Amino acid sequence: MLFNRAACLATARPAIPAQARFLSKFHTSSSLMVRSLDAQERQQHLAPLLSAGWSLVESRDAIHKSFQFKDFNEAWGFMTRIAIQADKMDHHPEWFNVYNKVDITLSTHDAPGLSERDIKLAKFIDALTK
Ligand code: H2B
Repeated sequence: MLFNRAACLATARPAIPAQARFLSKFHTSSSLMVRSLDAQERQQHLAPLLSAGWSLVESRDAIHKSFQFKDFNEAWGFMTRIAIQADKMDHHPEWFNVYNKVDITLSTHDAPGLSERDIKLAKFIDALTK
């Protein structure tokens, strides 16, 4: 039997929904998922976080905040709540813990730089300490 490779590849290709085909003309797959904050969004969403104790990291587009708790148990509880939310969001913090201290850096590798996901996660983290 003759094996027509081109025809086989064409039929084996998964169907792409019309909307995705349309969007793919304008976006790469990663930018479709997440993009960096623009100047207006920085002003609107980043400024309040900077007033709430977050600071811009010098060497890269990221924000950082240090937290201190009564003991390791409280620090770990805080980290556990963040971990569950981070995994739901598919957006993970960079962090460092020693006993009752937790240092958190937020940035979006896929953007790259700060995105609305960092804003959302930072707000979630701050709400835990209120
Ligand atoms: N976390 C952060 N902080 N930035 C990302 O770009 C990111 C992430 N991307 N968690 C996700 C996972 C990506 O690597 C997976 C494949 O969805």
